[in-house]
Amino acid sequence: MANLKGIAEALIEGNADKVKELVKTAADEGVEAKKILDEGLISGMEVVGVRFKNCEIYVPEVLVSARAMHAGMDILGPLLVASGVKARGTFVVGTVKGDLHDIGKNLVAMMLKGAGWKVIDLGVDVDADMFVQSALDENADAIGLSALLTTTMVNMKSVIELAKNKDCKAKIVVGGAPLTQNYANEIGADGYAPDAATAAELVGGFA
Ligand code: B1M
Repeated sequence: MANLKGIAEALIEGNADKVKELVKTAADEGVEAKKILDEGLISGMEVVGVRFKNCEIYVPEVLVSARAMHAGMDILGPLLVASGVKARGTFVVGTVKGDLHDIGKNLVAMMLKGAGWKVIDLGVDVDADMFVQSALDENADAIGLSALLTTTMVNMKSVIELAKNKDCKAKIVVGGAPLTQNYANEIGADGYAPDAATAAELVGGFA
């Protein structure tokens, strides 16, 4: 019998094989793909996000849960497309020009995927033009900029300026270890998040 709570629990434990098996069973039994996503995978990932935010778990556990989420999505993704379920919104994310740190950015991307967003991950060392063009092409609701270096965080401002110049409507959220709310205000960002779970909450408000 479909066990959506079990899917959430297996995802929290980071048990990718079990997530895959339970998602497949639920799908084979005819449970709606969106219900499996919302009450299984996303419900589990929300718990992971809260625990991570409260420092009850750390990066390795989150990455293991992310892998389990991907395992579930491998099965669910095609079913969601077939059933015409729309993403909650589109989020373009990357690490700014000159910066190669991507672990935090990957966590943000994973949390947003877990929250049902279409995520366009541009990777690392992304220039302003690439961020803005991608957001325009994808009609994105939000852009996420990550920076880990004091020397690269300054490149966020040029993305924000270019987005304004090109009349790009996507909201811009910034984050990364050297960032602060004050700095985000100073460069005209729409939001600042100190961690990936907060980023997902913040971006969720822009759908
Ligand atoms: Co780098 N590095 N690194 N490094 N590195 C730091 C950042 C540093 C603080 C280390 C130190 O000196 N103590 C320092 C920066 C100093 C500064 O600018 N003030 C530093 C330096 C100097 C450098 C190099 C210049 C070293 C050199 O070559 N001389 C070089 C630069 C390369 C470049 O980017 N051009 C460099 C290289 C590297 C590696 C390649 C070896 C590797 C990166 C591997 C990778 O990412 N794939 C690396 C690593 C691993 C680190 C440390 C050790 C760990 C960073 C990390 O992944 N943390 C780091 C020291 C440290 O932080 N303890 C350091 C875990 C991750 C989960 O946290 O990314 O902060 P973080 O993400 C957090 C939040 O910041 C937030 O959410 C996450 C938590 O939920 N967040 C967002 C991040 N992005 C967000 C976006 C949002 C919202 C929230 O919205 C869009």
